[in-house]
Amino acid sequence: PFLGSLLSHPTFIDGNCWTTFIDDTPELFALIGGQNRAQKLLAYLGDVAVNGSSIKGQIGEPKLKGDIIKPVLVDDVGKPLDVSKPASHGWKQILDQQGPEAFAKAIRANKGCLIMDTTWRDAHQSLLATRVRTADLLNIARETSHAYSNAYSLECWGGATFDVAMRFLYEDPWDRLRKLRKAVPNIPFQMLLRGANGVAYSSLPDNAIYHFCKQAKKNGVDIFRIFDALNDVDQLEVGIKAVQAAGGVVEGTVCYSGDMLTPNKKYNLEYYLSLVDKIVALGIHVLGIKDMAGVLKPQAATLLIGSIRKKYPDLPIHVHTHDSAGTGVASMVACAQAGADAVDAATDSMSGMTSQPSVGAILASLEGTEFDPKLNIRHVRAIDGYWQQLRLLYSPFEAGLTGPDPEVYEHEIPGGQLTNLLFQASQLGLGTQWAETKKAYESANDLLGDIVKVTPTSKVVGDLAQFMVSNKLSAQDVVDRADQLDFPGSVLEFLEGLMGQPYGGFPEPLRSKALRNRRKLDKRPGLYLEPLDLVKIKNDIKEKFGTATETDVASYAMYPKVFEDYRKFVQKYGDLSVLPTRYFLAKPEIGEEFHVELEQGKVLILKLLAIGPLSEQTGQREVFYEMNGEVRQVTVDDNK
Ligand code: 3PY
Ligand code: ZN
Repeated sequence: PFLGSLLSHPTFIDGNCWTTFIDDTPELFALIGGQNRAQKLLAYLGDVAVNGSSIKGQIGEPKLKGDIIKPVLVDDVGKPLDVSKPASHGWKQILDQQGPEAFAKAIRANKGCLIMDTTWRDAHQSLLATRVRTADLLNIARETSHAYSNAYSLECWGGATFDVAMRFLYEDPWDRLRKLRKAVPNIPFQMLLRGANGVAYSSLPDNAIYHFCKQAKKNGVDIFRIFDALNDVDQLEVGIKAVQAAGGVVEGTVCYSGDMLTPNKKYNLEYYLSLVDKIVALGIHVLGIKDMAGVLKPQAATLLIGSIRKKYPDLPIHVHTHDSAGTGVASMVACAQAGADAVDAATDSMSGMTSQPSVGAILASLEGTEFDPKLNIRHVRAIDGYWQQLRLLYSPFEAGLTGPDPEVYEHEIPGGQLTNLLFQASQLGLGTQWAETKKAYESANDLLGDIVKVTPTSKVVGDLAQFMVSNKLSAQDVVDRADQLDFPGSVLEFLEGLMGQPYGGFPEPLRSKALRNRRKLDKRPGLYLEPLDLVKIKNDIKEKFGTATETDVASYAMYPKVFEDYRKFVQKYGDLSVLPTRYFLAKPEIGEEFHVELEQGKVLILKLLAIGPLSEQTGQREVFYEMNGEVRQVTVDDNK
């Protein structure tokens, strides 16, 4: 069967060269050794049956117990739409046929304000600890290609999804990208790139960033939102040039911080306009405004977007926000009215609070106006019917947010981090210390010089805040004892200059006192880093794990250890991305039947029959499964 699928594969028939064939179609090569996949899968299922899920951050079992009911999209006369194939038309066709410049022109010329849907990336990063799996995205992908066919883009990749996929979901992020791309050929795909940090937490050698962007473009990313966590233009430039070289749409991005409506603020209108000038000069297609904490109030939005629009009438502007304070819809409406070409929203049941504002609310607010995003509201609602169920399936990763947090205007914690910190505080039983953590975050930010806070600098401020809370240190204590304190690693990396240069400089004397003998970089860190030997990396991976693709090299370059651990996990348990989420996270009921499609046409029908008693001698249990009618048994260490 392997040779059969190989010979009938379209790429093979097209006569493409063999070596790139292996790189481009790793899914076929994954079939090698397929015989023992079923046994590996049983090893995982047996482990979950005995020990429960070991997915980090999971508390309890999914609330959703039944099957997911797929929505039916109907046309204007109530006839079901044919979604057996993806939609074939959207902004992606303009981009593919005419290129990024023409795409940008067409976006600017478009009358309404378009929507980027963030459900597949930032929304679940901000609400569900980035835990949504590929299978659940794929399951709704074709319907989404129809419902969102006029969307500016779908944000589906990058940010934290890259490492979380490997680290906690045991999935290959590139595999996700390729599969989604096939299912959605008509809507541009967007990713979040942390400038010279790629999708990692500090700077990488430039060649790693170029290599990464080339692979991302080749495997399906169209639009790259490129930001730097300190708005350091030298750091941004690396990402921008890498995306230019890869042929992607460059969305050069300004991170919005503070409150520009308050007089004497560090980040004021002049600051932003001069930053925009510098970013535009680097050669971008679209300007991104990234309000990662959700502190862009409607009046500030009007002023900021209006001023940029006046200065740059032809530049497409795309705005991102979080709804932490509850003003997201109002702010996005203000942006549309002030001249933004696209704004970000998430499907209703994955929206609000630390996520993006609700797409339904934005559509309702702009309906019938000249800014109407022109999405089919009924179809968009139907898609949300799916996400309502998904939210229950992923209930073990809810952070327990109960409402908006207007205090965000003070602490300025980015959406994803706010959920994370709250989750950590409640897990440690520090619920009562939550207010204290938020206050400490504010003080930590002041100590560091009121920096722009987004990954990775938000982690620096968060780490310092937690350090202050757990060591009971006031801001004055930190200043006074900076030459003796054992600061968190991220704080030292920031002070050293490994995340770039902050606007207004580093805080002194704190920097010198804390760094002691460590160096102080005054230029971008990439200038000091040796290029990675990508050929050697590929050979090493091949030697260790048998196969290595260019995208494996890119994963390794970003996260060497995470990548290796992921590959070791796959060697042990196989590719678990095919396992339905309910059984990935929790054991089935005894006698409950479920299906796993290992590969197209190869379906396993599984039933948990019994979990045997604990053997006192070995500390193990036998788990009995029925698999395609035969009883199979696995021996599992009981770790409880
Ligand atoms: C990320 O870098 O992952 C972010 O979402 C920043 O907002
Ligand atoms: Zn965001």
